[in-house]
Amino acid sequence: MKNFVHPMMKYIRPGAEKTSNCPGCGNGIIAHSVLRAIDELSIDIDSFAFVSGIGCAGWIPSPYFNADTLHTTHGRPIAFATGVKLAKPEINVMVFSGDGDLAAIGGNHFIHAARRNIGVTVLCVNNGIYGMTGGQVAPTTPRDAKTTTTPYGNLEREFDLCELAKAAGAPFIARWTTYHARQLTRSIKKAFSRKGFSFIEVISQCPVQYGRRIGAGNAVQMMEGYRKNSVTIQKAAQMSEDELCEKWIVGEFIEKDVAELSELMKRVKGQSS
Ligand SMILES: Cc1ncc(C[n+]2csc(CCOP(=O)(O)OP(=O)(O)O)c2C)c(N)n1
Ligand code: SF4
Ligand SMILES: [Mg+2]
Repeated sequence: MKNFVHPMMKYIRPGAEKTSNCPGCGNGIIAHSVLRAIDELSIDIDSFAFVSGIGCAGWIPSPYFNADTLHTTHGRPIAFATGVKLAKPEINVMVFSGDGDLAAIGGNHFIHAARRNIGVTVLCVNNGIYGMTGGQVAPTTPRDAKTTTTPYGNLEREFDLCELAKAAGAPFIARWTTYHARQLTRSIKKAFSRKGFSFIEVISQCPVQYGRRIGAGNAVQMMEGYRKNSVTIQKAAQMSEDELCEKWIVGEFIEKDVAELSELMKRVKGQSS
């Protein structure tokens, strides 16, 4: 075992082998699922630009993945990624965003990228909290949850990010938890094989902020909760609203073909020259 090298290490930038994540964080499972998707599809990792915002989720690709990585500003990774895709439509562009990054400060970029159908894969690490900055409430924090900024309990309802993406017109939408690593890899592979905007939400454990402050337990207990409380779309269709309360509906919600923005732009350019 001494000489064992993890099969995904070939995609890690030399000198960046040590993670900055806390022990038990779901980010490692997510990193592995993305690299595994690239590996199984035999895509050259050099054909990717990974764009991330600020927050723990932003550290998944940067500086670790041995490809072009753009670590941008809080809430703005989709804006940067849109620019990258329009300038270089031939490359694969993937965004890593936290739930605060994507749905609070970056909420407008998210809905408009879905509406425009820019060919970017957006993966949101939904840990239900602002992890990196000390456990403040996020737009995805459950109602009544006590965080550092809601000491008497969260009075607001949480966003359903997949429903938001659906309302904004995203043509590919999936949700999994870190317990569903294989299913997650399959959806990421599907997203990479498509032309338009893809949205993948991953419910992920932050044992240090969410687990500790909200009382969800350690990483293993949180993943056990994902296993027990996840229901597939098919099963959910047979359940009442009451039965679905506090359950995660997982699976691929939408898969449809819509003209992608950079291709439409190419066509317009062809007509004008
Ligand atoms: C413009 C701006 N506002 C606020 C911050 C502080 N800040 C950095 S990360 C973050 C929230 C992180 O939460 P999330 O996006 O959910 O990522 P996580 O750490 O949970 O992965 C905040 C508020 C900042 N860096 N820039
Ligand atoms: S604070 Fe939470 S989300 Fe951030 S690295 Fe630690 S466990 Fe992961
Ligand atoms: Mg978060």
